[in-house]
Amino acid sequence: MSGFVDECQLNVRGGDGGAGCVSFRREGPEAMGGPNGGDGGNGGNIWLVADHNVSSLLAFRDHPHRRADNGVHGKGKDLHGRRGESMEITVPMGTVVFDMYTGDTLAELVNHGDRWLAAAGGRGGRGNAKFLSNKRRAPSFAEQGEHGEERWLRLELKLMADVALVGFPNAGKSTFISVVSAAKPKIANYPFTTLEPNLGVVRVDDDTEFVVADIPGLIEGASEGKGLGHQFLRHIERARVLCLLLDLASMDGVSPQEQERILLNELGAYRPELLERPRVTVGTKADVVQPDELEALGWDGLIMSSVTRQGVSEVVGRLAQQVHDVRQAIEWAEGVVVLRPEASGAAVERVADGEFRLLGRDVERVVALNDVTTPEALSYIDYRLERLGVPKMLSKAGAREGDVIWIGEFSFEYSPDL
Ligand SMILES: Nc1nc2c(ncn2[C@@H]2O[C@H](COP(=O)(O)OP(=O)(O)OP(=O)(O)O)[C@@H](O)[C@H]2O)c(=O)[nH]1
Ligand SMILES: [Mg+2]
Repeated sequence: MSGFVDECQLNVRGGDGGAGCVSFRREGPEAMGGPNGGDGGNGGNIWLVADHNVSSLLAFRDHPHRRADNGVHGKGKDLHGRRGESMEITVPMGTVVFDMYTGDTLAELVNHGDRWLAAAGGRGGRGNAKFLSNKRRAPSFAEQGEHGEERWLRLELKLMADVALVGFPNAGKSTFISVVSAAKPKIANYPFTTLEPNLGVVRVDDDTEFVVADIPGLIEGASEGKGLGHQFLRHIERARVLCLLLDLASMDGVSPQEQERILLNELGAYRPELLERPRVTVGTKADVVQPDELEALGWDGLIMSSVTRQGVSEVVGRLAQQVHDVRQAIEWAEGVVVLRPEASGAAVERVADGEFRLLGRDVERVVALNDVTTPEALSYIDYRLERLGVPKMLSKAGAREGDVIWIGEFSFEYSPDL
């Protein structure tokens, strides 16, 4: 059962908006009546939604593309097209979303139900009925639908455990989680039995439960990437409390004090803050060490045995206390953080001598008409650009009479009295 994928790429694309329609009322067999072309429907949005039933990013590994439905085109007789259905993609709690190209953090979906708009559907185009005005009695153009937003995302899952079990390979981490929770990880008497983190819920009483993560064993050099160290340290980073398990009966004869020193060294080398995390340190396999051996080891800390259960409830109690304290102290779950600025409005960019490009959703939308060749469509474009303040921006940017101005595929000649 290998299903733990903690990083993946995802390509999302909102649905395209439907096109607006050009149509006229037929009042008699001959006469052309007023415009009655309906609007296109908006394209569907794509949302990422955190869901506690989802535990990995596995679903995206083989199928990284998600598309929402397109909006339906408008029709005559003022019939508006239906909007495209929105899509909700469920992700595990603790999913962090990055822009794949820039590496910017876009959102963090922490709690069940947190949602983030990953790709907006395109707006539907307006039908010609919407362009009726005193001057324009029979508008012969309509807007095209807008394309849905598209982007490549990188998702990373940080486990949301309360307690991370930290220890050398074979220290008894999986055995411990199997006796305190319903988790049934593989247990064996050799190092690196656990290759993927396991989560278990420890139920202390009706009001108290916490989540423990059994993390694969760390070795010296983990902070430099040894033994998949970085991946596992990343999970440890997200836990509120650390539980260090030190093998009192180490096969290699490494003393518990030495294990503790090495583990703390690796944690600190990875992130110094990890040393500030509350932690509970305990010697494991107490059933196989005699009191005199324990004395010889010089270990006077907590001890437990997952086999005889000696000391287990005390360790669980201490962990529960620490988790409780941390939960009180910090508002861990801040919810959704959205850092993405909306790309709207208008901007001017100089592309060459005598050539400028207008950027931004609003200006691009102005020229997204089904037919930009008719005089009335052109006068509509002038009017809209004026409203967006484009002539002022162009003159500020140094445009002169006769310069070429681009908007998408569309271009026109600049004249200051536009
Ligand atoms: N006698 C005794 N043996 C134990 C105890 N806890 C674990 N063991 C044994 O120690 C060995 C390793 O236990 P695991 O729980 O697989 O250790 P781990 O820390 O998860 O190891 P990795 O997954 O390799 O990092 C197994 O043979 C267990 O049966 C204990 O309390 N007493
Ligand atoms: Mg294990």
